Amino acid sequence: MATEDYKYLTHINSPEDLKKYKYEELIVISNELRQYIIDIVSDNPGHFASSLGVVELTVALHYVFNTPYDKLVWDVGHQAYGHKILTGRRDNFCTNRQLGGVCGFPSIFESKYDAFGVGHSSTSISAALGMAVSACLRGEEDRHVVAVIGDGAMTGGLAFEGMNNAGVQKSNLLVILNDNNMSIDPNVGALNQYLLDITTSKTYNKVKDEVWNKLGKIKKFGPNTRAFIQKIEGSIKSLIMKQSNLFESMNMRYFGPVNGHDVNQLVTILEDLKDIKGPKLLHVLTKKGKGFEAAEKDQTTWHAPGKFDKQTGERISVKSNISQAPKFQDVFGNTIVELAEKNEKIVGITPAMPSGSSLKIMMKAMPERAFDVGIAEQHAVTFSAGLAVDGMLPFCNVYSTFMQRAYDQLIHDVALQKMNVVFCLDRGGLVGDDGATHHGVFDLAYMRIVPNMIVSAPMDESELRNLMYTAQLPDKGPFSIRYPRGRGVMPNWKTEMKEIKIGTGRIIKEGEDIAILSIGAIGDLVSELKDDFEKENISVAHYDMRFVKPLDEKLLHQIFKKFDYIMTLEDGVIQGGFGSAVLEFKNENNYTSKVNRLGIPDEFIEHGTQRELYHICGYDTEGILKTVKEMTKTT
Ligand SMILES: Cc1ncc(C[n+]2csc(CCOP(=O)(O)OP(=O)(O)O)c2C)c(N)n1
Repeated sequence: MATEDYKYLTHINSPEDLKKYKYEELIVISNELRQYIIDIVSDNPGHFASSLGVVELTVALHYVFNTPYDKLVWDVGHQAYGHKILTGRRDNFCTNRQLGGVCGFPSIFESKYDAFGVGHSSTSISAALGMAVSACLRGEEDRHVVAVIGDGAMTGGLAFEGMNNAGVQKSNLLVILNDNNMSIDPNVGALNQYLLDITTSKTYNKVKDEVWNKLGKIKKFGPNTRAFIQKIEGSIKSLIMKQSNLFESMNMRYFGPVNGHDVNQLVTILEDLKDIKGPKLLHVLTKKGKGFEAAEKDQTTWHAPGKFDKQTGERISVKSNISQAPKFQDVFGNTIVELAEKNEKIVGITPAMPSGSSLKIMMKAMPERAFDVGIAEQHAVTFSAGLAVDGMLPFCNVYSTFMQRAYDQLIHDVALQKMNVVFCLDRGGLVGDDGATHHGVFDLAYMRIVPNMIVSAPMDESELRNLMYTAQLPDKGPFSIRYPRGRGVMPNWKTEMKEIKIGTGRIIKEGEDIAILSIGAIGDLVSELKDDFEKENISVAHYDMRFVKPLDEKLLHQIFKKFDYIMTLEDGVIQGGFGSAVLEFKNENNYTSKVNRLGIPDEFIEHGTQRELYHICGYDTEGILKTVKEMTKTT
């Protein structure tokens, strides 16, 4: 649709503008909002199906509540595109996820309407409760706080910690459970089954309908509202006697389930709920991908589909210039199956990322030995420890950024007890357009300070296979293998696997003037620079160190004895990371060579393409060449 065709949307620059329209017009406004998301995201890719599913809810929330005075907290935030468009970011939305553009997730630095920064899941209830309690303490009794959380995010333990606390607070917290029966992949676990049961139970729905019919009349009762609510509560309570309700038993008044695509009904209900004090939960049923056929049919693919043709629903694959090499994740997925066929102790675990991590390959090949445990990183790690203590060999695959959630489990349950757990840390390094919340840049640093932990990072797919093979050999203890998002460099990746001696690096290229010590796949940038180094007449040696811990001290002694100039390169934070480990080695052994560390400075890096962000951090090919030239110039 051309911009001028958005009869309403072009005039909505804030929720105030939205509120000027009639209740009946909200349907057209919702349709326009949905179309706008389709128009923009088809051309400038990002998350998709989740935002389409909450279009009506978004319109209703901003219509009813007085944002930003009332606080609206989105969980994960990947579904907040409609919210961004309605809150003054419509025209900029075409820059979504681009360098310097709109952030793909709510950010308190971007807008006063983004009440809380997100990206990681299951934080909304705790954060919203904090705001609600704060409002109470300041005497702002008229302030409403709303958390919108998906059924996937609700599987995270933190959400339950928040509810557990909310149930004993008197603050006006409204939790909206956006139930589309999907996470990125189909939602899993007993809670999912419970939500399905509650939605489909006939007895339940009969009583619920009666309750809602009464609730719908509240407005007409004017001053008697309170008495009426008590009556309704009576009905709900009797309902609970019949079918014990999880949320009610946590002291949260439960309402619903209601149709999340009927914007008018949503407005009525939300208006009514505003009058009900205390913590409450509204269960809203939506369809992920609503209004775009291809997305409704294949919700996992359309969670974040890349570019697509908005007329035909065909996805447009961006041609990669790096050959036909597979993604690291697919090499992981295929290799774990290969290993598990021979080693019957191996099991695979993913917290809600079977597609993203490619563990789904194992889930298909050997369903009884591969587990999607829901968005539950802490559980994933301790569950792995439990499996390991009883003799299994878990490969626990967690995105580097999400592993931050499970740090204590990693230390207390795995490392301290020397468990044979293999951590495959996916999306290590700068991930690009998902931005600051998703960059996997801390793991090398946070892993290397944990006793007993082997910390490794393969430079290519064959090395990933070798490390996975090595990690499953007997009694290796806690073993972490980190690799980046996306494609590797080896079209023929299916190499024969061999053991790598723990704590050994390898030489990639001999040289005389300077040594570059890299860790992980970022080392490939050094290989790309081969001709440039030659042109500059600088003889550069390149070592792929493979292990951050234990370091290859034998190799390091050789390097420090030979080179006056040493550069370390890592796709991770400089402080405390691989380069720091090399510096510590230098100091402890009284070497005098000059060491420059390239990596991520002590700040959060925003969104952009991976290459743009490498550039900003000074370790793209240009930055590496510049540092090499500067260091060797002084000779
Ligand atoms: C701690 C954490 N683990 C994993 C993810 C990856 N992730 C992003 S969205 C998502 C699914 C969320 O499902 P749901 O809350 O139901 O929202 P929907 O997309 O269905 O609207 C997952 C697993 C994350 N953001 N945070």
